[in-house]
Amino acid sequence: MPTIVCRAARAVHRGVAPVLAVAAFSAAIPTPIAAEPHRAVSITVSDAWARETTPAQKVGGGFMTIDNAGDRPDRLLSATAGVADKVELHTVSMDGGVMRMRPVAGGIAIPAHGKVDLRPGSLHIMFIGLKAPLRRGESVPVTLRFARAGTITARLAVQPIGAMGPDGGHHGHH
Ligand SMILES: [Cu+2]
Repeated sequence: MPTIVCRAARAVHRGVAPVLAVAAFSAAIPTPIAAEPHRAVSITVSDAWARETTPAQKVGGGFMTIDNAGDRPDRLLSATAGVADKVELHTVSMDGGVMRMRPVAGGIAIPAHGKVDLRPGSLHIMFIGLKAPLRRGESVPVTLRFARAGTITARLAVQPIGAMGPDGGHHGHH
């Protein structure tokens, strides 16, 4: 696939004009290019967690860090999870002193060579219509769909109610 070759080449030959890089790389060592198409997928998810919910609670929040090691921006378009009827990508804004959540139009942009933190009070994943409470110690699989990287499944570690970070602490893990 020409696009994959091009992206793999750029990752190896940063700063070299793309067309020249592809030509040189293909002529010299064609096999490694075909063997490593996954190098073009540069999204990694870390510190994925969710908050424990009470039995009465039908919504829950999911948080994580999404890194993009690639040379092109990517975009988290949507998410699904077996634990909830629906999963939305939300942002938070203050409206007259009231914290409000709303779906992010067009998904969440992940800049090239950058990262985005989904955390309480900011961007997050919203579980709507929980089928069962999220219990601490559990691991909740969530399927994330990216514009370039495709589908990635993250496992969110459930932390106690009131947790502010993936380790259950109140100041994150740094
Ligand atoms: Cu929300």
